[in-house]
Amino acid sequence: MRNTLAATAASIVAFITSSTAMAGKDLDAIKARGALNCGVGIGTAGFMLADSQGKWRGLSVDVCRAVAAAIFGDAEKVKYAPLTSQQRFTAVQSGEVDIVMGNATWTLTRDTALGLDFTGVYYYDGQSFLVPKTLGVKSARELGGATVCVAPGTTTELNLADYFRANKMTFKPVVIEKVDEIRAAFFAGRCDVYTTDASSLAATRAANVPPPRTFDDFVILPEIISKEPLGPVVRHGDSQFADIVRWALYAMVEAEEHGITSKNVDEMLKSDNPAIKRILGVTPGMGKALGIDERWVYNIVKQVGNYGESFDRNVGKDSPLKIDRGLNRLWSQGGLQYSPPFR
Ligand SMILES: N[C@@H](CCC(=O)N[C@@H](CS)C(=O)NCC(=O)O)C(=O)O
Repeated sequence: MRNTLAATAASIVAFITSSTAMAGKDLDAIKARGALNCGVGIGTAGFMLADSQGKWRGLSVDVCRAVAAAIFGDAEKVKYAPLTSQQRFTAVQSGEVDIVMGNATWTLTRDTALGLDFTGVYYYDGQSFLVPKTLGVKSARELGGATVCVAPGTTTELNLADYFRANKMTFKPVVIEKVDEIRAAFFAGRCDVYTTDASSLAATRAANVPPPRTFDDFVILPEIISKEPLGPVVRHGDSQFADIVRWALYAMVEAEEHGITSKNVDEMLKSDNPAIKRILGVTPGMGKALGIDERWVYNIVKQVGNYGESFDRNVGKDSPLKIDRGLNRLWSQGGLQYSPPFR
């Protein structure tokens, strides 16, 4: 009995010690380095694109900026690493980057067998097809026998095979790793169709059509053939860091729900509303629970904006992409963006 108790006590101590050692390991490294290493794509307008000064912008980039604002109080403390779809998960597994914001779809096997954690959904997407109008196709069901440009190591590749098989059609894949080379191949006519997430097709159509052809020479077919919930990816093992990433994204959504914007956040610090006081750290507690500064949400909203501001500026109505909020509306407006309570 005594031995069993002693053994139980020892294993509890071992568990606590090991879980404490695990907690904060990656976070400690990030703090010591003074910057968050953020893996992004090669370049997709509205989501992740370096401008002429080399400054990365986009909805996906904004999540890394929010995490840096939460940890350092400074959204600029991010180093970006452009990665292809093939490279992105290895880069986070090996520690080359702390987080991947490469429009990665949350799937069961990626979340488990790859040793990764998805910490939310910053964009509810789905796979579609981009074709030149000259192809004369109005529906994906007419694509039998087509050559299809697709990136390797993606859910896109798998859904493509499923979709054609389910609809008893054949296709010829043209598999190319780098997104800029896929676009070049598609625009050069090496494939009839380009398939990827509809968001990325909208970006390609808005920003990458080589003149003299324009936006209007291409169409995105109406079928959405899959669910592509795009989320931040971290590696297993540091729950504290994963929690910060998860709640930094929720903070952007929660701020939108409460009408807190980058423009009014200073005013909002004086609000009497108890929920707003908790969110902005005027009533302390949320920061302490995450092990970061109580001003973390203030810093995110002031420097990055709330979710709706980031969406509108980068991919929505105030951007060249003009993507409808659709599923990415707040839950209170009929969409799926929903933050658990800040309390
Ligand atoms: N969401 C899909 C596909 C995402 C993906 O990586 N697509 C690539 C190739 S089409 C892309 O859009 N990359 C953006 C970039 O490199 O800028 C997945 O997670 O497998």
